[in-house]
Amino acid sequence: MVVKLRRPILVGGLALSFSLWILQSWHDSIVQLGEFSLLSILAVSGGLSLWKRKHHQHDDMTDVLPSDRSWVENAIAKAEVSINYLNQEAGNDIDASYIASLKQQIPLLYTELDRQSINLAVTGGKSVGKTTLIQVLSSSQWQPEADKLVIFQETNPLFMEASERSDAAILEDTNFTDAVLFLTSGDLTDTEYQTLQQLKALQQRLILIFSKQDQYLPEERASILQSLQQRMSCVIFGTTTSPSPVKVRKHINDGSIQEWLEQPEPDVQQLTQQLGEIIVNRGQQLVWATTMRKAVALHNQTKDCLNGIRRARSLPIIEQYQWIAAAAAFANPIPVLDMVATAAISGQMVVDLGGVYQEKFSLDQAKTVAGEMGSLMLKLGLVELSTKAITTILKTNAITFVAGGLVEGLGAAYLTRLAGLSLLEYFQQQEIPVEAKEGLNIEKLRQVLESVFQKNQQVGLMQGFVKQGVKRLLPESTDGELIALEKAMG
Ligand SMILES: Nc1nc2c(ncn2[C@@H]2O[C@H](COP(=O)(O)OP(=O)(O)OP(=O)(O)O)[C@@H](O)[C@H]2O)c(=O)[nH]1
Ligand SMILES: [Mg+2]
Repeated sequence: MVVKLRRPILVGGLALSFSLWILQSWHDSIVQLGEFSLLSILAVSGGLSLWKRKHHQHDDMTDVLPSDRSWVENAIAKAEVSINYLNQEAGNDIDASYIASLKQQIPLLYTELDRQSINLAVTGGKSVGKTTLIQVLSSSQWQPEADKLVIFQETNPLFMEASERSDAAILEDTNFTDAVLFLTSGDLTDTEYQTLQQLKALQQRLILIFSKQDQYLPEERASILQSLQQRMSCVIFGTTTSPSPVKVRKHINDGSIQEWLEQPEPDVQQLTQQLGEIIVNRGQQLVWATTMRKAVALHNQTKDCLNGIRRARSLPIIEQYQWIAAAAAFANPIPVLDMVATAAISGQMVVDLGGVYQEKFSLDQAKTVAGEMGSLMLKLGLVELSTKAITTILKTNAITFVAGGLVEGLGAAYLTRLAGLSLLEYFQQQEIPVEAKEGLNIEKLRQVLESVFQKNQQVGLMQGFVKQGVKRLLPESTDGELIALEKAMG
């Protein structure tokens, strides 16, 4: 009888209900409080991007705003939990001051929820009018009638060939601002378009500004605006901040003509009015959304660090079991296809790796996991492929079956390693702490197995592995062959 294992949740189903919730809640500000804890977990675990992807129809600058403070608080709490895990597990593997610096950010995030200013990044290519826009807005003393003070931050110009900073680095600066004003002085170039897509992918709220409108005739202006609207679904405003002087001609009664240059006024009215409305109506949510992103970033940073520590602890475990499996299969060769189901993947390795990742298995449960991985490997053809690869390497290096069971031994070691690395990858994708057990997500495990297999199937890696295995399994008797192998493999 197969024991069904209760294991972590599959994100897909939850993400779907999350998206549905967003669909409903967009038009409906009253949301059941109970849902928030679940939703915030998801948002932290990357649900945010799924949510965004499903929502092209609401794709304006306010479509990714959290509508409840507790939602953001949950994200901060979640980051704090992961920091606590890191603190408990790190031991001497990590500098205490590093953990302290992570911890210090938690109270700052709570304070940030009530931040009184709105920070807007102003970005775009060289000379599109960033500085002038900020000057015009500042000198007009424009401030929306809200309790939030608006602060503009100009970035370095984007798309410069000989720039000290890369565009990616410049865009990173905008990541923790409340919205990005992106200026373009004409129709979008491909690079501008790509950059806007990147900003959107980062969940950044975008306002696209068509600047220097005075450089175009009214009909040109209209067609550029139309094109921008067709290509981008974000909020778009036209501005003229430093208009070129216009020649004015006047016919005097005596028949003469007078001509002079007149300096038109800047035109930022549409921008200030609508931006003002957004800030008055959504300013608080903009601040929460930024805080949310910071909390998610802190959580991810912590999780990466924790995963690094756990990985370093897992690799020797995998190593140990892979050579145990190798020795067993070498001493007692069994048909390759049976190998997986029996000796190759040790249930005990699953228990030990689970221990490192705070996933507690009984040995019986672990054996089920091992069995499932084994049958996945068979189904995916990994057993056959790796055995063939090992045989080829041995043949081409003149160690033709010097000892019976060598292929079996190396095969068992390789598959054990593959299983171990895949489990490790699978655990790393789980939440911290591990959520309610819902059974092993076989589909996810399959994907992980395939990608780990791809990575480890490279000729260089395989050869290195075989060389190491031969040394282990045939320590003395085949010195001659080993030298040949060394030579052949460089
Ligand atoms: N015709 C016209 N010229 C403008 C307008 N806005 C700015 N300019 C001119 O464009 C030039 C560049 O303006 P800036 O505001 O310095 O542009 P910027 O994007 O800050 O430039 P960098 O920071 O160097 O990338 C200046 O000569 C401005 O006078 C506008 O609305 N119309
Ligand atoms: Mg400038």
